[in-house]
This record gives sequence, C-alpha cells and structure tokens, in this order.
Amino acid sequence: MSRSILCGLFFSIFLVGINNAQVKAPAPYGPVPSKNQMRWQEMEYYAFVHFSLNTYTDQSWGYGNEDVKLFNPENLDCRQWARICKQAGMKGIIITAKHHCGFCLWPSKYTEYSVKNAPWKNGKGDIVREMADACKEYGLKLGIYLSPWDRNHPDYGKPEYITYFRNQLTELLTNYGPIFEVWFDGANGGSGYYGGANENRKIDRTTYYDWSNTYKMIRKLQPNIVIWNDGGDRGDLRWVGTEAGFVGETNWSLLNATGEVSWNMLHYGLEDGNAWVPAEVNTSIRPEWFYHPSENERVKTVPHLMETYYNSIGRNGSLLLNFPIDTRGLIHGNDEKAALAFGDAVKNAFAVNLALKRKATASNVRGNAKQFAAVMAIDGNKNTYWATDDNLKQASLTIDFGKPTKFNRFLVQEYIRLGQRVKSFTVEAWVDGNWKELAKATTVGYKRILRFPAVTATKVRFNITDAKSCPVISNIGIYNAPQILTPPSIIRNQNGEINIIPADKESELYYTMDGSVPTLKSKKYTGSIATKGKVQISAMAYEPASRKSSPVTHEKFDIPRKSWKLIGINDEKANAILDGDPSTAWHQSKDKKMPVDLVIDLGKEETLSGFRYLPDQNIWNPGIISNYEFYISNDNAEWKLADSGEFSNIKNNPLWQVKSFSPVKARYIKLRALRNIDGNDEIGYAEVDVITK
Ligand code: FUL
Repeated sequence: MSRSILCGLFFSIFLVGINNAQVKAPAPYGPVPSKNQMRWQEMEYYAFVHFSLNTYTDQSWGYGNEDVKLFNPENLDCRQWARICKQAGMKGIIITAKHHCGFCLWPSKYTEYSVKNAPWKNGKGDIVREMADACKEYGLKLGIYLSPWDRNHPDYGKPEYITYFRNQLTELLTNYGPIFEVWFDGANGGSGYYGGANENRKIDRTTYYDWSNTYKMIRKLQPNIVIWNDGGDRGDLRWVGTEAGFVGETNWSLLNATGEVSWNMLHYGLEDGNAWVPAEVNTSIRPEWFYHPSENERVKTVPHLMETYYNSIGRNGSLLLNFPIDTRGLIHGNDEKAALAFGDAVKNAFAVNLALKRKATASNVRGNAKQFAAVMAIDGNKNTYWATDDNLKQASLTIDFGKPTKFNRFLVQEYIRLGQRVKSFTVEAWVDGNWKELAKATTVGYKRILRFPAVTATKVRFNITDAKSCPVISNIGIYNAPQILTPPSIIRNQNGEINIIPADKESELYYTMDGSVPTLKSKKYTGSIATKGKVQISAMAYEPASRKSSPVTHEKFDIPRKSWKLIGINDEKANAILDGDPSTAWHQSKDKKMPVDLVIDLGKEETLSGFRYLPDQNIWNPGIISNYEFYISNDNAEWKLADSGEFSNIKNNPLWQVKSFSPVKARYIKLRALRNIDGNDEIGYAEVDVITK
C-alpha cells in the first residue's frame, strides 16, 4: 500500500473518530433512576421469606398475644434458604424481621416479644443474624421487612411507638451489614392485643409514622438502600396493587412525588409522573404468605411461575417471590422443587439469544455515529445503546439473522439511566417476502418481554411507533423458548359433577381419584364425572404432538351441595355462590345494612368442622368480607355461634378463606358479615362451602 493511501486511510479514520466523539449522547428525559434504584432494578429477582409465630398458629396475621413459647423450630437453617434462593437464580432475600403480630426474629433490646424469650436456642438465637451470615456466604443481598403495624405493642397508635419503631429500625440497619431494601407494609387492620388492651386502634397512615424523618434516618444508616412503602410517603419503589403476581402491561416507572396514589397508578405507573418510582411485583410461591400445612399441594407450578415471570420482569417490574418457612424452620421440599424448576425454565427460555451480534440496521442513527449504531442494541453490552437523533418519536431497527430462524420471544430494554421513553412499539418478522406483525405493545422500560407463537423468519423488525423523546435502546434479545404445558383446572358443580378444563384445547386429560399422580395409563377424561360425597382428584394435560405433560392439578372437594338451598333470597343469580365456579359471583342487594347474613339449608344434618369463603374474584370488586361470625342451627330458629374472626389480608390477597372449629352437628349455616374491606354495606360471594368431619 502506498504511503499516500495509508495516510488517507488514517486521516479518514481520524475524522470518523472526531465526528463520533462530537455526537453527544441524548440528554436525560424526565425523571431518571437514582444509583440505588438502578442497582436494585438490575437485581430483577429476589426472595421474601415469611416466618414468625404465625408459622406455629397456622395464621396469616397474628393478633399479638400468641405465646412466644410456641416458637421452637427444630431444624432452622438459613443456609438452606440461601442455598435454594441462590440456585433458583435470585439475588437477595428480604426477611420478615417483624410481622404485624410484633414478634421479633432478632433479640431486640426494646421488647420482650422476641426470640430471646422463645425456647429456640434457649433464647440465645438471632434469625436475622443467621440470615445475614447465610446471605453473605451465598453472595446474596439482605433486605428487611419491618411491619409498622404492631399488634403486640402497648404504645401502638401513640407517639411513643414511633420512637420504638425507629429504635428497632436502627438495630436492624446497624447490626447486620449492608441492607439492600427495607419493606414497610401498609396494613393496619385496627384490632389487636396492644399489651393487653385488646382493642381497635386507628392511625392516620399518612401522618402517624412521620416517614420523612424516618427516611432520613434510614438513608443515613444505609446510604445504598431502597425503601418500599405502601403505608404513606412515597418510597423508592411502589407496590403494583395486587399480590397475585402481575403488573400492568403498560408500566411506567413514574409516579408523582406527592399526592394520592390510585390503584391505576400503582398498577400502570404514571406516564407524566414527576418522580422515578419503579414497580416491584410481590407474590408468594403458595397462595398465602405464611406456611400452612394444608397448602403443601398448592405450591405454584412452573407454568404458573413462568406466567408470573413474564407478567413481572417481562413487564418492567422486579419479582419478589415469597417462601413460607415451614414449622421445622426450612423451605418445604415442594417449594424448593418448584423454585429450582422455575429457575431452570427461565434459564432454558433465555439460553440462546438469536439476535446476539447479528447484522442490524436502523431507520435513523444519532448523528450517524458508530457509538449509537443499531448493533449497539445487540452487542451483549448493557452499557451501550442504539439512539436516534433528538425529537424522533418513531424509528425502527432491523435484525438480519442471515438464515431462517425460529423464535417465539422478543426482549427489549431501554437505557433507563436516560429516562423511560417508549410509549408503543410493534415487532414484525420477514416471512415469505412480507413483514408480518407478531406483537404490539406499549411501554418498554428496563425490560419488556413479548410472547407469540413460534415463527420462522430471516429478519425481525422492531418498530417504535411512539415515544416521549428519541428512543435509547440498550438491548434486544430474540429467543425460542421451549413450550411448557399449563395444568388443567378442576371444578365441581352443585350436582357433584366434576369438570376438568384444559388450558389448551389440543391436549388430552388424564386423572386419578385415589391420590396417586396421573400418568398416560390413568383414566382419560372424556366428560363430566359424576361424584358423591367427599372426593379428591388429580389431573394432568398431555399434548400428543410434543409428547409433553403438564404439572398435576390436585383438588379436594367436600360434600356435594346438590340439596343446598339459599334461604330468604329470591334471586336465581345467587346460585353463583353454590355453582362451584370461582369466576361467578353474587352480591347482596345494597339496601341491606351491616351485619349482613347469608343463610343456607344443607338439606340434612351434617357434622361440620369448618367453612370456606371465596370473595368475588374480579379484581377490586366490592363486597369483600373482612370480619365475620359463623352460626349453626338445627331448625333455622335457634342459632349457635361456631366461629368468629377476621379474614386477614383478604384485601390484598382475595383467596379462599378457610376456618375451622370443633365439630358440631347442624343442618343450617349462617355466615354473618360484620364488616367489609371498604367499610360500607355491600357483600359479595363467589363461593361458600363447608368442611365436614
Ligand atoms: C401484606 C401483609 O399483610 C401480608 O401478611 C404479607 O406480609 C404481604 C407481603 O404483605 O400486605
């Protein structure tokens, strides 16, 4: 090569270099995450562990008078918890240092209601310490749940309690090393033991806790922490308005720094919010947060957990998945199995990024500069990004696989350090010489994952159809996730007929009724199964084409409700309460005033040992009972109280409520609603059932 050509080449490389350096990165648009929020966001997936006196009383919320002597786990092993979380792909663990009952898992100086008075380790134990050590050993971060509501403390509701609360926080935030997140639940149901007062205490959650001074203290003690708060002042993270494991498809990581937060704002964020408050999706691996032996067969299946994954991490949220610690002090084997299988399923789904380092072109590249080129979105480096010229609100990026490639997932990430910008986008594939739309969606944020039926194509086009400001995309991934079969659902109607309903019409269904796990040799389901008396049933779906089986659904049914009658109700629709279908509900007419009674004739005398209530399952439908009395009678005239109490946490987690009492014979039952969660007179029921001996 001649000297002059070489000189020219160097000169032009030099020029391009200068040009590139001169093209400025986009300026941040709107609120952006703090360093702590960014560090937290990149964790994506971490655990909750719920463990307290409730574990030994089979309760969801302790009242605050439970005996500390009940707390004696025989095999408590925080290293087991940490090992499972680590193997499952989680990055940290948040422990319920104190739940609403006030019992402390660490030997707090400020109360006697803690492990220091429990038989466990002769009062010398400290679970928060063991958790901190185990997290350190397994390379996990530690988080703290400290319930602001304390049903044990005599001062709860008075100003003195705030000092107590801050003293406890100080202990937790100074003695256990770095804490990545602190969790303040908003629940404060009113009633409690309160040092023996046994009364209702009301606080104004927006003023009582004086959060702003508490926050200052927290940030001083733990400068790298993020604060989750559902109880008043805006923290660093927000709740998503449900504990069922999903955030809105549209999910802005923004809220307003002050002012009321509606359910919609929690669930979808606020497009024009003036503060960065990203979403954390919290849900449990079982229906409830604390351990209940009756839920051992109700651990969520891999398809269920994958659904949660796509609806949380795949929708610009983080996933906080709870393990109820069992009475031994361990994560139950069924939960471990499910969590590890879920971790593997996530790994398998995203094992091969088909877009990585392929060819990519864009409709516009910021200043034509290399550092903002399309390939920066598929270079496997989260710190580089594709960006367009300022003020462009539409742009597209095309990835060329170079050969026909099969895929069913599209993942995209914005470089959120510069703000959340994308308002809507589509994904297309080049199939048979045409662009075919595969999916259409709204926001992106830190991470968005779209699912669609597998397609084979040579090229993929990502079209941003609207944005607040020029798009800044740090990563695109394309994957071919293995298919996972969803287990069927099982319901029994009022006549006692069992129906097994597949999630996917193509699959065959197999079932057993003796408690064994169904196989392809079990009975094949061909239509309703007539049953009498108490039954159990286990069913699975099987897809002949892929030869895949689903996980197994187990259901247990008590006596059929064939001869049951609702008394004093002249509305046919009320039969929704007895139809066995959780998706149908009936509401008592609004002119009724609390207490509201539902009376049922069981048709004949039965030996009852409990009852079950399922509130209306449509999200945020009114009429969810929070406090009840349950009466029995033999003649529908003279009634005896069999049980009374609260349905703890039913507002956030409106699941089947199961209550037991000493066996008693009766033909008539009366569920009396004393209060609902909204403090008005409406009452709704999806189902009411009994438990017989
Ligand atoms: C809820 C609490 O009331 C539950 O008991 C649980 O701790 C959950 C994580 O938050 O609102």
